[in-house]
Amino acid sequence: MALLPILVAPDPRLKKVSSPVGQVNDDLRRLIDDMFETLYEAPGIGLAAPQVGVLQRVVVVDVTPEGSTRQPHALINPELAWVSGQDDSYNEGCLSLPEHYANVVRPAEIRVSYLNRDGQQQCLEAKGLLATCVQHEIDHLDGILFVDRISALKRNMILRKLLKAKKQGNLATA
Ligand code: GNR
Ligand code: NI
Repeated sequence: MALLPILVAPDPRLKKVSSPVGQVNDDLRRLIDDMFETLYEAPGIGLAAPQVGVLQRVVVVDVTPEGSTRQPHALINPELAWVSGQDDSYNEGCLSLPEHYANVVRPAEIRVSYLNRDGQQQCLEAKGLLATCVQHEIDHLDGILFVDRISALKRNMILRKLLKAKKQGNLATA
């Protein structure tokens, strides 16, 4: 197991579209284990492979509060199979946009199909924070950050501050 460095915006790797996973093998399972370790240590509720510099369609999610029984989900090649007509708004954060938050509107309920860590096709129905988090993670696989879903004014304010912090060496970069 290993902790992986998390990329902070602006970073060109966070803007790339990730490639589908071809084969679910031990190397991929090792990446997933390292991503969970990194997620719990951060701590966060979700992590996408491009955030650790791996441009493959893999995400890990666990929205259970610290202290309660863990409910880890590893989603390989996740695809939204259905989204509700009703929307929800959450004050979102992102480990690649540290210390910045904004309200983001997304479908309230989703169905997502994916491969699990055994390579089996699965379907997950989600609402609430889990639905929001899974959509936020799939966005990362398409090179989209939550700031791309808010006003240009707020987006540029956040990205300017992160760039400045990076230049001053205030943020850990990978
Ligand atoms: O830890 C995280 N919290 C969070 C809160 C609201 C909506 C989405 C998230 S995901 C984020 C971790 C992260 O950056 N995942 O990509
Ligand atoms: Ni994120």
